[in-house]
Amino acid sequence: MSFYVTTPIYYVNAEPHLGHAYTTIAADVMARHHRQRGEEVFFLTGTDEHGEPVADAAHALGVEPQQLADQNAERFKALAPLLGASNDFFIRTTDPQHMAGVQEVLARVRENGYVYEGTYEGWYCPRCADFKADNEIDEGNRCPIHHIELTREQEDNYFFSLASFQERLEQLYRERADFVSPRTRYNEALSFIRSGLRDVPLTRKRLAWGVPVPWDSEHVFYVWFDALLNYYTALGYAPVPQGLPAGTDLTATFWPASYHVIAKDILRFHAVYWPALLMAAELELPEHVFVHGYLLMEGEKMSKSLGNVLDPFAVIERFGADALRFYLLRDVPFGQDGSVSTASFELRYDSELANELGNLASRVIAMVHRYRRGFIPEATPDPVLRSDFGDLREEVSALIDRAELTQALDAIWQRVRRLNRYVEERAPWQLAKDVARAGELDCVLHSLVGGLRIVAILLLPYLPATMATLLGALRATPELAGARWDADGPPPGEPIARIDSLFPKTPEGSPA
Ligand code: ME8
Repeated sequence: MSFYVTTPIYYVNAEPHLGHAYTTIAADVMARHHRQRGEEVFFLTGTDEHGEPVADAAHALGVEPQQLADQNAERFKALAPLLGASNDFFIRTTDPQHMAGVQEVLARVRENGYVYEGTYEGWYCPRCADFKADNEIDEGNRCPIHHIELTREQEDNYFFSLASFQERLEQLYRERADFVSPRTRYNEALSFIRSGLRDVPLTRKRLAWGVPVPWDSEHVFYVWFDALLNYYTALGYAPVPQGLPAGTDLTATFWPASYHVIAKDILRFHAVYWPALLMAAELELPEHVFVHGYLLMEGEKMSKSLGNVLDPFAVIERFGADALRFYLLRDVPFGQDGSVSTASFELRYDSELANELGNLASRVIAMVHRYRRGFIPEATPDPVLRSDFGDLREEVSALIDRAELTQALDAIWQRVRRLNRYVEERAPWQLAKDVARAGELDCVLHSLVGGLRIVAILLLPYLPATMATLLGALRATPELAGARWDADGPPPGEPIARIDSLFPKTPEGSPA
């Protein structure tokens, strides 16, 4: 089994912000979950460095585009490990191997008869690097995303004959109801297709900052074709991930992608242009495109060009990467828009991470030490918990297979709460007072450690640092196989370890 997940490649016209962090975290949860299943996984992220958005930003700063790209690509690259992201490669579209790959694929598209010369005239947003259709223009000829005035552009271009894929795209959507999800995004993409596709520019003549068109040195490729192809070209030159035999052909192993994770701003490119381009190049189509919503600050999409940006570097410094990962996937239903704020961060941190999960872990470990000298007692797991934990692993896997990351997290969290209730119901401190009830206490402690082990394994993709600490303390393995209700307990002989508080509270009650 192989699993290939990607994030969009982010523009280097400014620094990374929380919106970028969000997609990277989500894709990382999927990658880590599939690795836990023992699958071969490739997780790709990177930066989109060509085109007008970057050339214009560099111009405004009085630097060369390459210089701006180098500087900001470093910041995006540095963000990934700070987020706890386990990406297998970081692609930059200025990589010479990527550029050669783009030229090769697009020359093939031309040989296959899908490229012709023409003149384009239309309304253009330089921030989106996108020509707008008539129904995508806001009042006053403005971009609906960036609110800036659109420019009227007329250009001699090479065109990609998107319209010739009308029928095949409709067929794709008919045959594969899960090609794009959630359903609202599927409907949106399909209605765009049904409204009638028009051919789109494949190259730009006026712009120098891009991948040169091999058959006409006056042109560079339109940045979106260069960018989309990263998902394919990366596999041609990325290093082989650990655990796979040296010399593995990554394209043969991982193409086509299992999931492209994106936000709705770039739906049309991924749900319409991308499959058409792959058809034109005779390459296999991805299995799924998952479209999440926007993180909103004060009701507006967070975006560098709007200037209402929450800095993920600052957030991580204050709350830690695990807390950020948890908050974003817990508070904003994955697939929908949602507001984020420092106040709701702190609430989730205190009430859920510190009180519900952190305290549960501390209490269980402390009781095993107090009543059983740190050794997990031999016992049969309490059947009372069976219905709550029996199918949890399967339930979570099925949800993550559909990229329903918030629902999967909620399913796990209900069990965290169940374990807390179980502690209260069984009151081990009462059982410990009565030697005749030692067997009962063994069963309760054994079941609590077992339940905690299961939730920690399932939470590991969401909370990789803290759950690795907890699993280490419980002497449990991180593989999903161990998250079975009837799995063997930890190896006897070694006591479970005491650990520091997983989610410490500050004296004021808010994390510092
Ligand atoms: O569009 N909420 O790059 P980009 C949620 N280079 N997600 C957000 C977000 C927000 N407020 N803001 C950004 C590009 N994102 C192109 C992509 S792919 C072949 C080329 C995330 O830097 C989200 O994933 O504008 C969105 O789709 C992406 O960043 C846009 O990043």
